[in-house]
Amino acid sequence: RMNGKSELWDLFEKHFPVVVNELCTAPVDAGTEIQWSFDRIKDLLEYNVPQGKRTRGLTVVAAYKALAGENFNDESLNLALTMGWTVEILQASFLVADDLMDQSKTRRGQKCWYLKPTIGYQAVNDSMILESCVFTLLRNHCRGKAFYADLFDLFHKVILSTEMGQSLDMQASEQPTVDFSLFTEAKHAAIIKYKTAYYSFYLPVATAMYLVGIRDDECHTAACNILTKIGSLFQVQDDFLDCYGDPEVTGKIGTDIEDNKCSWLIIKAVQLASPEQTCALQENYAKKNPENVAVVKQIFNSLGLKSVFLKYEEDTYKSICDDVNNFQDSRIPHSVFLNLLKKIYKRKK
Ligand code: DMA
Ligand code: MG
Ligand code: MG
Ligand code: MG
Repeated sequence: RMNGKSELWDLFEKHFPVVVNELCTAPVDAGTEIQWSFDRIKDLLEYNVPQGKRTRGLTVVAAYKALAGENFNDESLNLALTMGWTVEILQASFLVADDLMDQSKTRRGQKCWYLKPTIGYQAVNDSMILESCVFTLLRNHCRGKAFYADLFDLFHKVILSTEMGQSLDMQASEQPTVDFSLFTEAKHAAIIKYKTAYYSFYLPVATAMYLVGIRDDECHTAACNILTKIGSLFQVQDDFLDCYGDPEVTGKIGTDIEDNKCSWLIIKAVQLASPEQTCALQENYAKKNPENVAVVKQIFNSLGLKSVFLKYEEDTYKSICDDVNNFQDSRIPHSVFLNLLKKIYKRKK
């Protein structure tokens, strides 16, 4: 392979079965009955964890490498690969629950887990199992190390933030009637920062920071500010792609209009709409019927939301570049932020 990214991808790829094996090998005295449960966790992991873009997992490895510099050796690589998959398993735990809550149909080009004939509401328990796997890996690989307590606290805090973001997201969408006055920019900013930005961008880099012994609040706060800004841009893109993405490319079919979501698009639409258009949005938003959805999309198009988004994306990109330039702590090279930003800028999936 020519470039470093593919090499990293290959190493990461090869490490997945190692992690699965570790999580699914029953203790010798376990007995035959519980073996079924271990086998099932293997299916759960293999269906839900490795099919994504792996941005979060690969970020752990790349950031650890960048931060450790010359101190990076085979042992650190192994730990970085394991922690990378730990973050990917956490992501799977959130997605399994998210698809059930959002009543989505597909994820990463395959049927959502809860829709598989033998799964259904077991998906709730499966999401919890995936989260438990995160802490099993943390314990197996970090117990006794100086950074164990830091990582444990980090994961726990970020999980709660994500869950709180998901509940804000659901609170806005589970209203019995359409009420656009609830969909404010401030509410949207909180939803996307909590449900997505912390776990998707701060968590992988913060994990690498703790692994190399960077644990002071100043540095974490400064990095977190930039990373959650990148993460918030990422979720605005996700909101945009929910309507304007190609399901063949994103691997998922959008449900935000049907689900009454407080999405970036509806907030912009309400800001720009005429009174007549607002009425039509009110009548057609949050309905499962494809004809209603089509009316909403039609209004989005006539308001030119595509170009409003493209301008937002470019402006935010530039603003984050400025933030990175002003980032002073020499322990974190700017490339850690810029590589992430480059990866998501103008993304189609
Ligand atoms: C995703 O929000 C947030 C989490 C914590 C999974 P979303 O429902 O917009 O994500 P997706 O579009 O991937 O279903
Ligand atoms: Mg969803
Ligand atoms: Mg959701
Ligand atoms: Mg979405």
